[in-house]
Amino acid sequence: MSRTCSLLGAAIQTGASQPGCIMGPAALRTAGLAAVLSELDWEVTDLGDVTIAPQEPMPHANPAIHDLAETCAWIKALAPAAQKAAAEHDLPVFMGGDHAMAAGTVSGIAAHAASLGRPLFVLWLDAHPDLHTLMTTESGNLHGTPVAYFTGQPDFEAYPPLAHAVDPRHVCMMGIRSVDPAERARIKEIGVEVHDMRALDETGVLAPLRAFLARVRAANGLLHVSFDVDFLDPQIAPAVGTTVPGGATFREAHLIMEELCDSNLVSSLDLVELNPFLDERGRTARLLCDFTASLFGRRVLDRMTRSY
Ligand code: EXY
Ligand code: MN
Ligand code: MN
Ligand code: MN
Repeated sequence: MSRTCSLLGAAIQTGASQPGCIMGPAALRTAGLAAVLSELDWEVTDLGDVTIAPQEPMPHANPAIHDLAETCAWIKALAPAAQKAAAEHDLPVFMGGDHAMAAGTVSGIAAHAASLGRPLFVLWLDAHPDLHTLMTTESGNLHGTPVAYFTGQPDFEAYPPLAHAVDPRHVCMMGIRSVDPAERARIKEIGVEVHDMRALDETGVLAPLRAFLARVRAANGLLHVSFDVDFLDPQIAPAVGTTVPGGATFREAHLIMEELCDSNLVSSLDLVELNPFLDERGRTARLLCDFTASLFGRRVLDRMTRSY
């Protein structure tokens, strides 16, 4: 019997500094994401896009913050939609949209995990830890805040109340190479597992990934993967507003996707920060489809799968 997957779009772009992510879900659909997954024998349902109504401005003590009301509305709309998608499909894919989307999707998935009595683990593939609170963000770009929010850090009174926080020790970050001072302090304080690019250069991606997957398996956890386009090196993935040099290569990212597939542990996926306005003839959108296909089972040759 085929496994089921759903596609849910969230054309949020107010968390970023520049427009363009609004076109992300459309670009992923245009690149043929649904067909790619169907060909891999998944039963694919496109649930369409979550939308929000126009918002009145919401002031905040931190004057740098912009579009707070929109972000709150997205979180409020996305959390129950993500929870429902996870309850009804084996592997929902959330198509962003900027990374503020994950404040909604991960909090919704956390509620789903709690309803099953299972812990939620998060693999965060990103150049950035996105660990700002509403009081520490200096750019005011709220795509820099989702991990702080869904791990239950303080100063999020303005965001929708968080019913189920993710244990920060259940979050594993890979690809990190741009960290602000407040985020650096928080990483130390809360015990999130971080593999920056220096560490990945030293160890490769497989050893830390396998160790994390073994933890997920031992805890009978759900695993949410949040894939920010800027995890990748900008030379292979130019369609993102927050490029940082020295990102993951095609081979590193591809190996991560294949290993995630073999683990059979992934239960939900974010594809975020794709800004098609910055793309070159759709190459980044196509690349994301290819990586997603590898996570969903496309392989070069059959081989024994690994058990952890
Ligand atoms: N730390 C920077 C800021 O807070 O503005 C950059 C945040 C970028 C967040 C993105 C997409 O991962
Ligand atoms: Mn991010
Ligand atoms: Mn990023
Ligand atoms: Mn635990």
